[in-house]
Amino acid sequence: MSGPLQDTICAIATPVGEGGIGILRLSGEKAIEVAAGLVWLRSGKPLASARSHRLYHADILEGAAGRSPGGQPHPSRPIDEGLVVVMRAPHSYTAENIVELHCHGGPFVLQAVCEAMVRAGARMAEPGEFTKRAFLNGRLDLAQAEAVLDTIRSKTAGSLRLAQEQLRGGLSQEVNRLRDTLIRLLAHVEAAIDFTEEDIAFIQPQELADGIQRTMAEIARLAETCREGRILREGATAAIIGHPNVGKSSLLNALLMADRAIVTPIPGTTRDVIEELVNIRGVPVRLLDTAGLRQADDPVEQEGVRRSQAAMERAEVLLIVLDGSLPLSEADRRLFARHPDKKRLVAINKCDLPSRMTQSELAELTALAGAPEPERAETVPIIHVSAKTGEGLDRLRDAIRMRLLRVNFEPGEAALVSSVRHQAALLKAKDALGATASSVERALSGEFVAVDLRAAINALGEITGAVSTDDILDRIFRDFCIGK
Ligand SMILES: Nc1nc2c(ncn2[C@@H]2O[C@H](COP(=O)(O)OP(=O)(O)OP(=O)(O)O)[C@@H](O)[C@H]2O)c(=O)[nH]1
Ligand SMILES: [Mg+2]
Repeated sequence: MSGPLQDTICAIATPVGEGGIGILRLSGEKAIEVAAGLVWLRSGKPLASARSHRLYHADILEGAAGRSPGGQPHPSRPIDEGLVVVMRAPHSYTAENIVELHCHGGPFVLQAVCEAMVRAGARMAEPGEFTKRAFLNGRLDLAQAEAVLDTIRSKTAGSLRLAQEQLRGGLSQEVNRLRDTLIRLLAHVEAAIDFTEEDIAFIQPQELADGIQRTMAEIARLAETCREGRILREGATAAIIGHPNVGKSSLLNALLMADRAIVTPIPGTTRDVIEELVNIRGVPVRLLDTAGLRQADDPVEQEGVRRSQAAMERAEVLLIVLDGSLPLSEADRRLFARHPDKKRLVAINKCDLPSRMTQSELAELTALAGAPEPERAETVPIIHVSAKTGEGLDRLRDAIRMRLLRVNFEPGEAALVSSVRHQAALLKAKDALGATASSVERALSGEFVAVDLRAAINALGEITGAVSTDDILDRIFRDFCIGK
């Protein structure tokens, strides 16, 4: 995707649509010269004389502005008036010369200015090209560049804090520290290869083995934070499931605090899966309201039930809803047999009505829910709620968060991995270290040890971009918006 770094690139940096202000940016060595072709300072002074990081009132013109031989300005037709700021290299986002124009925020006017920029010699930027330049010019490392996108996309305070921690270099520091340790070990191993004749022991095998084991454990710990990191960054999907009329749609509406899904006393109301993003105690959760599960005769309802099943497959969390104003049914019991591998919660709804569940049924439910799930010794929380009065909803929110994150988990307290790319690189480094450890243990020659050690170092380098390929860069930056 990338064009040559010498080009001056331009883009509209604000979203499409009408707004008070719309911003365009130009970046490149010649950005100020290009901008001078369409920006006419009201002070009459040339743009090249503008001080860095100062706003100037200016007219933005269709074409080349100039002065008559008598010194009188003869600007071409104005497109708009606005403010212009010059940010000289290297003190700018891209570390190149940047000119930003703040115009009126209409799609047509911004497009017209953008076209004038191209006429003046700029090229339209590709998605993420400004940030890519910041990376290529050494202003940001790759993990920090990715954090720019995470910041733009963050949906909760937690995901924003995580992105900001990464943007400030929290994760990069941790990765660089581990990488430096391995580079030091490699230096010892390589020295031992080079000076093997002299019979000097540069590092004792035990010391080398210990160093590798320690780093491997730290890499594994960091890779494990990916589960929580991803939940904060990308959110989790929770399907609300249960029989018709138990109050699934009512619960969705209550958690959303909006009248989103149709609620009626008629069983079989919901057909399509309804998906909404809601912030639950700082975690972005995609809630899926589904059609009530039952043997339906109506083909439309049958399709709804099929979609409910697909939603269950897709979700990481199942919120099983029961109607507490009815006795526990056989069908209710069978609900617990579904997807025991998923994280489950039970909401006994309609607790504003007299309970028809007997103590023994409740005890049975507790036993059913408490049956240890395979590979997980957690119990399934049971919460009494009323979608109608709002009772118990706070406890339900707490329980959903607890199903997703560790207790007392606070984002931003330690370096966290939130992207699959980073996790994959960490696991690759860990595997390479495993191979290194086994070579050391088998007392293989230094060359063998060095090859795997270098692979581990390179894998860690992929996270920060110390080691990168065009392919990796293209994959990362194509997700960005144009103008960032
Ligand atoms: N008293 C009381 N009634 C409720 C409560 N929650 C839902 N209801 C009522 O139960 C009926 C069914 O509610 P829905 O939310 O449509 O139930 P559903 O599970 O989505 O039903 P289907 O879409 O048909 O599967 C409606 O008449 C609601 O007003 C509650 O907490 N208390
Ligand atoms: Mg419904």
